[in-house]
Amino acid sequence: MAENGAATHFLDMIRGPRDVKHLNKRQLLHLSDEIRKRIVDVTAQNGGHLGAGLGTVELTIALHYIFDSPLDKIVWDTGHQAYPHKLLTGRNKDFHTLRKFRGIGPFLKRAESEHDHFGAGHASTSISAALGMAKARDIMGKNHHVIAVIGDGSLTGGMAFEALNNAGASKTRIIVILNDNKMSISPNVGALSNYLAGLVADPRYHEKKQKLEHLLKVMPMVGEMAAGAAHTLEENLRAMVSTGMLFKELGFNYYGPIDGHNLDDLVAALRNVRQIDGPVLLHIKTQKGQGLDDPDKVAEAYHAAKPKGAKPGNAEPPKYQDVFADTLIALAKDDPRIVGITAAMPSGTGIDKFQQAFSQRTFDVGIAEQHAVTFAAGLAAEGLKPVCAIYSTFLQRAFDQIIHDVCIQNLGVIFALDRAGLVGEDGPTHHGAFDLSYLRLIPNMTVMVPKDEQELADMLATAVAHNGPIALRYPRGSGLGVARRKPMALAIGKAEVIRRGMDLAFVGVGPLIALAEAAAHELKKEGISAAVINARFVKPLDSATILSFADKVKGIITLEENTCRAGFHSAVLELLAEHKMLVPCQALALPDAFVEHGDMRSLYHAVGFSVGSIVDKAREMMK
Ligand SMILES: Cc1ncc(C[n+]2csc(CCOP(=O)(O)OP(=O)(O)O)c2C)c(N)n1
Repeated sequence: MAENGAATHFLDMIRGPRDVKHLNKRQLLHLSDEIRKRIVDVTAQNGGHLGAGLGTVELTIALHYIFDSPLDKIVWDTGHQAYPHKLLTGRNKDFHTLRKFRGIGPFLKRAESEHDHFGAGHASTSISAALGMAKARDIMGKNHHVIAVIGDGSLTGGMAFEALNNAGASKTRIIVILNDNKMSISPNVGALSNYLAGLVADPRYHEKKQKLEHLLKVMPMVGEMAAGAAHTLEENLRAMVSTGMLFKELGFNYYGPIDGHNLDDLVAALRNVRQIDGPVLLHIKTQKGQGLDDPDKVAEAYHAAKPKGAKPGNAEPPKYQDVFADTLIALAKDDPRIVGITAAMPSGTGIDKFQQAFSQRTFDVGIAEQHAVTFAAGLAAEGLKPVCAIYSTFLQRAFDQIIHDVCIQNLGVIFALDRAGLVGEDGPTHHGAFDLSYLRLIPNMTVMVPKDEQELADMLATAVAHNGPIALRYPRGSGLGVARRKPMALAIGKAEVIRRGMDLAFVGVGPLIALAEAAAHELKKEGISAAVINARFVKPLDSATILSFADKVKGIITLEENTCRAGFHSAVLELLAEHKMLVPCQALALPDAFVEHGDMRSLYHAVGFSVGSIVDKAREMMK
């Protein structure tokens, strides 16, 4: 029996996708219940993406029933809906370790299973990857199927359209399954979302659907269908194409929408689209959180569940995202130029709060970070103060837009990068490990890192007062619980000297400064006098302050929750080299490697972020 849960009879018998094929319809329905139960049980303990996976249970069963993974390739977009896939591909036994350090990963990972054909975590990549795999198949003279499964939210990302455009014209044999639940994390937005809703409302669709449902009822689910019945089914499915003109115009055969919780419909439709030689889009309708008492009400709340034992929010210091939102609202009351932008993450970024206060000044552009940035540039070009609130990891997508559309034109766009640094259980695709590196190399850009929640508020005020591109990056979770006051704009490029010292200097940014202060305190007991400098600005650096300490001390230790390459440490090294200063300078930073998923404690331990390891580093340096 699987650990951590009640008996899951059929699920326990599944060692891999082949075993799914031996079950009859009644058993498959039992299996779907068991998968749901397992996901609910494990995410109640470990947290995780509950809603999306509950919506893809039947689809996953049908896919593994009809196709032959690992020969056939199934590419799940984003990977947050793939828990049922994990359970059916040999990971049920270890599923209780989901999201835990060294346990089953949060998304998809090629190294985790031969059935994870393409790694994921960020949205909108599946069709591109699947098209590449299908082309590789054709070039290598192979014959298997390649299937991309993409949600309606992820379809709002530009890259998905780039892939549809390319795939439709290429005539490559590829199956795209559009999993349409009307939700992104929040309700889906945009014209495409309206279009998809319109397809379901179309009366022609309902007429065809009824005929199709009748046909499916009289057809056996297991075993090959009679050729005549298959033909009639295909005719009916084809007739539905008239309702999916957009996809048809893009060169796809469009089928659907069909009920994505009806195994019979799914199996029949997949069998059918498997026969098509060319790009096919199968549109299925599902419900996020299917199987929960009231999935509609909880859809957004259940996108992701928190791990058991997570402390209730109000006992903690305020979250950085809330301080960001509250400060932005306060600033926007006095400054009508301020507008807020989110790329499908209103609740995660705090932009939902801003929207409640200023609905006309808030834009949710969909999962479209590149567009968000250039859209912000347009707003700024006309004199507004756009605040682009995008997680550090997702802003990676918009690197060229930041350079080409914002910074070359020196436009006053404010980048608020939440989830900067390690994020814990969401792992390497979601750690905000690179932003200091990718932002500081861009001319005209100012880059700030608050050491605590008050400084975040001050930096937001600084950003609003600044003319030009400016970014502030802050971590996931709660602040340090420092005393709060009204935000004040800071002097650009000016560091804060927190503690003076003659032997060595800690120069850093972000909440690691608190660790440096504690380390300096410890070192004092051993007679080592350490200065602590909160640089605040990664760009422009406070060269004068840093050089003045470099001149006196025997060593410098830089601190940043960013990769050790090309970030704050590199900035300090460049400064020292430019001034021919030969003082030793070491980094406390993230390694030049992708940090795995896990609880923050384990991750901090693994990367050496602790007072003890800072003290050790300092002692070593003083030897
Ligand atoms: C580039 C990028 N931006 C934002 C996210 C955060 N995110 C994770 S899932 C999700 C919603 C996806 O919606 P959809 O594709 O419809 O899948 P559903 O959750 O509805 O099944 C978002 C915005 C992401 N993973 N990648």
